[in-house]
Amino acid sequence: MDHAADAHRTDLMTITRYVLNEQSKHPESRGDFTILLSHIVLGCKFVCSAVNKAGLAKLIGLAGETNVQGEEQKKLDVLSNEVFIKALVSSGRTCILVSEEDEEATFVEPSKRGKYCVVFDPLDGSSNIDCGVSIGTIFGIYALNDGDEPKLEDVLQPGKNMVAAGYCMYGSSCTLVVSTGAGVNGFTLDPSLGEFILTHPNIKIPKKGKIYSVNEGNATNWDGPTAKYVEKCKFPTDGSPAKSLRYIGSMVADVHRTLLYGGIFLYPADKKSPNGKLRVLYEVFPMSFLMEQAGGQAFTGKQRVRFLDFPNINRLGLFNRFVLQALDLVPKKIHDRSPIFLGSYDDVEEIKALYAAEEQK
Ligand code: AHM
Ligand code: MG
Repeated sequence: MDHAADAHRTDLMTITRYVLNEQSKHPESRGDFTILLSHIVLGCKFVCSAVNKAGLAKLIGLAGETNVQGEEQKKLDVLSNEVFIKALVSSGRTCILVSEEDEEATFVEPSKRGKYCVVFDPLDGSSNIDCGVSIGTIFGIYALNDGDEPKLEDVLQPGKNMVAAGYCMYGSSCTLVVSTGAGVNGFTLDPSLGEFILTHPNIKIPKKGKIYSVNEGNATNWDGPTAKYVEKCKFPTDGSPAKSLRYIGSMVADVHRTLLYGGIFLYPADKKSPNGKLRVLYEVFPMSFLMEQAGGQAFTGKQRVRFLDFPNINRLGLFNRFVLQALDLVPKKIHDRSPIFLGSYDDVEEIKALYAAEEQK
């Protein structure tokens, strides 16, 4: 959809209109999710505005500094966290909030509670703030059954139980990419309207890509399959062209490019960080959810052992190994980390095969 060429159209698909359309497909729906999403959208607009003004408003730099008026300055990621916590609590539709910025989960007070649990990184890639590189907000949403008393286990669930996930990228444009489990759609903020407009309907990731994205500075500490995979990207032995390397170091921007152009993004385990760097609940899960919904896949680099249950036979030794798809992972703690390989279906298949071959040795 060419939004620029549609300046005179009067039937733009705004995100609110899109969500209301979706809601009308579920007659039992009471609009709670629509209200929750509109509060997330508000948080994204607020943070977008703060990011755009960061240099002028002196929001960059360390928290704890004071400005000329003697007021305490807030780091952008601290400010973004406050914005989202307030927006989510005031929606009246949330019960548990998990933020990268807060050590403990926030349990919303009973009078303001709803049935949704939101896990989020309010401003990911914050090391890039001071040099103007794209950064973003990442979120995932779980739903409780009506009337359930919220408990921490409600957010320690596999990613496949999420009801929605998305990210907002604050870059050359402000782009919100969302999935409610029925495909992936991208919306771009029209600053003149203050509305997100559907610009990327039904995003599908190419089946195979030409780009790999990884912090190669960690190569000396990689395990065998990761090292072999990256070697294959650079020096393919099957006659295919070498892949290009693109790495921004800002997950939202790297994943956004991967989603649109195809290829693979990896943050693997290494000797120093056996669980990688990225956080399961609010980085790995939402991005894996979007990738799967767009036709790609996401893999943890790990295998899962499943014992085969044959009565009267000694179970020991009777098992199969399965690769652990990222969305099957069950986090034990809210800030758990996991290695992650995500992107085009065929590219992720290749790295899965290398890990499976390693297991056979
Ligand atoms: P952050 O949550 O502290 O901002 O760190 C997460 C970021 C991701 O955006 C990015 O993919 C990764 O860290 C980059 O890490 P590295 O600098 O080790 O390559
Ligand atoms: Mg982060």
